[in-house]
Amino acid sequence: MERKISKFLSGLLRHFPQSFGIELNSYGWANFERVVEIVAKRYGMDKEDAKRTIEKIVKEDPKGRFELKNGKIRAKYGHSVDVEIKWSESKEIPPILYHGTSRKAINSIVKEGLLPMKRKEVHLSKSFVEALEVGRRYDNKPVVLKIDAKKMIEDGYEIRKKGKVYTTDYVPPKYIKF
Ligand code: HQG
Repeated sequence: MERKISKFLSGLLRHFPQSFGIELNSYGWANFERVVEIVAKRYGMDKEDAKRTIEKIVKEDPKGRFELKNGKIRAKYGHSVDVEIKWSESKEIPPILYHGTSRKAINSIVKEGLLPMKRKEVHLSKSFVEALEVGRRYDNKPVVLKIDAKKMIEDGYEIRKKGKVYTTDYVPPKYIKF
């Protein structure tokens, strides 16, 4: 049940708030009470139970996907709807980051670099293994690309930390090791 609700929250707060009458402000925040009501109704729970479950999900999420503060909740990354979450939790960005993708995407990544595609940002991982997991969502033999994050930052690109994930607007091919 928690896993289901967690997936639903990702969808609601990243991709389809409007379908449930939720409004995200420009920083991605939604009213927590409203989200509790929606979850309670959808999963046949009473509100207290829904609230406790969501709080637990936010607290224990292995990738730090959500943030809950001042009666508001948001997804930290992964959006397709238009939000401005360009903050970073920490200035310490590892010199090398990784991106797991499918074999069929490689040709066009070589030419175009990494693009956000349907989301607002490009998502990077801090370890090879995490990137492999990300890539497995699209390919059972994913490709893991090494990104020269240090050089990107030296050249003026912004890389942000959001939960366990790192994001940026675009990675040109010259920073990618194929
Ligand atoms: C690919 C999940 C062709 C890109 C994950 C990826 C992550 C290109 C796909 C987070 C391309 C987009 C995000 C280009 C990029 N040509 N393909 N030029 N540039 N692509 O799902 O990074 O569990 O939007 O390689 O774990 O896979 O939901 O991005 O394969 O952290 O919290 O286009 O979502 O986190 O796919 O995943 P996605 P992603 P959660």
